[in-house]
Amino acid sequence: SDPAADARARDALEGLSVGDAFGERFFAPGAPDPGADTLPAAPWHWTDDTEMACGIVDVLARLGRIDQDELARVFAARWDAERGYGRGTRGLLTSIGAGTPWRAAAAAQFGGAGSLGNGAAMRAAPLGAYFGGEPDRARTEAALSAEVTHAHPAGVAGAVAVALAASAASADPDLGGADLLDAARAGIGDGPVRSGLERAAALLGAPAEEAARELGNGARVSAADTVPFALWAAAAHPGDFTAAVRACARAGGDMDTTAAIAGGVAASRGGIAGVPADWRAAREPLPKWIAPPPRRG
Ligand code: 8NA
Ligand code: MG
Ligand code: MG
Ligand code: MG
Repeated sequence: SDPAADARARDALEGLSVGDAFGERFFAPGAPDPGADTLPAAPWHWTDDTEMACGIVDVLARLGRIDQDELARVFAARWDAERGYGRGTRGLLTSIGAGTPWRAAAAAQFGGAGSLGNGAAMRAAPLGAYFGGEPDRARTEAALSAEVTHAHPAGVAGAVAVALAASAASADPDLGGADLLDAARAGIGDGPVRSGLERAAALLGAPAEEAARELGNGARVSAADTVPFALWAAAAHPGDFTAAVRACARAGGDMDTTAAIAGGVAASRGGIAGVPADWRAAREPLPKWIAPPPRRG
């Protein structure tokens, strides 16, 4: 594996998991007003978004690429009913764990349509950071990582868009808002994720509530309803991790997942230095099973 790439992926994972755990906290009864400048009480528990992203970082750390059979094995071995997985993904991972080949299981989801949920996108930022500045590689590997669970083209497109944004952000920390959205859009075909990203570019000066109203806030848990807004949040707050994830919490909807995507892309851009220490300390520790980072040098 490549130690510098691995370090970029782990920074993105920090941003992703802090965003996930922060956003999830606003579903709790008695959560603070997401418009206020306060932090929810610790600990912040991470969810499926983080657990599956850890699976991707683990496979990349050990193999340097996405081996789909190995990724499916890790997803199925590590999934935990307590972490709030999507309805379809719960059944899928149980079935893979029981011996169904992942490709058949993923193809059978939702009456044979495949999943267009946001679950492949929610875990894709660390992969994009790993392949920082290599958009073609980021696109290919992101699609491989998505197909293990999401056979519908929109589910795959969401993951590719997030990975391309993270790859571009990690290669150029000064990348401006519209350029970040362009990078995300460049590698995906026509469809609802692409058209959402086009509308997102026109909303870069708008308040988060308006962007969420126009683009969706993830309430339908689909990639198309989630990725354009989450990438808008990262693009509209360049260099400002906390503003990006707070915008996701203010928008409501699938807050853990929009904040995981925005936080992962924000940390791909600025590295871990942009994620405040008190936010990182509030998030519960990441699972111990993830492969240790390779030695540098
Ligand atoms: P998924 O594959 O179950 O898809 C998520 C949802 O999208 C499904 O439950 C369906 O409602 C819908 N969906 C997907 N494909 C189709 C289709 N072809 N036709 C009609 N509807 C479809 O799971 P996933 O891994 O994509 O989901 C990730 C999400 O689940 C994340 O938000 C994650 O945090 C978790 N989650 C979401 C919620 C929520 O309701 N906001 C709650 C708990 C957990
Ligand atoms: Mg979640
Ligand atoms: Mg488990
Ligand atoms: Mg979610």
